[in-house]
Amino acid sequence: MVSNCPRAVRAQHIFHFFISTTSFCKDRYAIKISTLHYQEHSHSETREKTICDSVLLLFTTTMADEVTLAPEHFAGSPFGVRVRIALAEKGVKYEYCDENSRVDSASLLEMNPVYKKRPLLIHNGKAVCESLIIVQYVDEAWKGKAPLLPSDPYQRAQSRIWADFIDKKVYEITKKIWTTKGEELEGAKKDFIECLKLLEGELGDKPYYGGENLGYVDVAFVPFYCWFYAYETCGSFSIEAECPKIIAWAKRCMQKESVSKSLEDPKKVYEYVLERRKRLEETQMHP
Ligand SMILES: N[C@@H](CCC(=O)N[C@@H](CS)C(=O)NCC(=O)O)C(=O)O
Repeated sequence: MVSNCPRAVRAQHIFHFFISTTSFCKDRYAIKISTLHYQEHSHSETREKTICDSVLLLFTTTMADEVTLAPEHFAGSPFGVRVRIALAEKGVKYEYCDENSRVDSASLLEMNPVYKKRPLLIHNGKAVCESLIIVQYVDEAWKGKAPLLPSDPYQRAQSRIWADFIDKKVYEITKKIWTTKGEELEGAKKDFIECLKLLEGELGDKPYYGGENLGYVDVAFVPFYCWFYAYETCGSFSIEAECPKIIAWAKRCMQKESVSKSLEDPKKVYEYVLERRKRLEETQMHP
């Protein structure tokens, strides 16, 4: 018990109020909490002052948690959608970085000198790039709520392998569905269905890739769902007829606000695809 010193009692009240109202702080501030417990055994005035200071520090650090997302130009891009879902799952509040004012394009690219790509997550002034790495970062930085990666090392590795498969193989194939024609398009459709069948196998009877809850692989994969309409329209085929379990899983994910609010309207994705295709054809005709 903390002694009766009013300052310490008040600090304790603030601290407990803070813990109960801030969903993610429990794990994040575990060290500070244990420091407080250690200090609770002391009755000296100095120690009580330290408790108050710890509470104030706790407040200051959390209040200073500044999260900014520099998204791609197109809101339906699967990469940015992944980050939005992860942040929503964790309940992290963030701002969009306005290129014209706070962070211009040049400094954005300076923050990602390797790939020079968005999305970028800027957390307390530090930039993290690559959507899958950002999702892992978000999972680690806000550990307390909605864990995305499993805790078991083997299961974690498996999740990363599937996310990598989606990123490298599935993404490349889907691009071919709306950028090619004839034989190449037919080949891409076949390859895509094969990938989806593999992903159906991995899902098995689980509601989500993460098991009972949305996990890392779900976050990596579900942003492609709002592109399905464009793939089907460009390729004249039905994904549901070939892979009904994938569609059932995607609809289940869409029942979550973190997902439904992050995904773009499929019709807008299709318009974007048509626009991009037109520009591609123009550059092919007039290189
Ligand atoms: N592997 C990256 C891909 C991101 C990507 O391709 N971003 C594109 C937009 S969709 C980009 O930033 N292009 C350059 C630019 O917009 O300036 C990731 O997962 O984040």
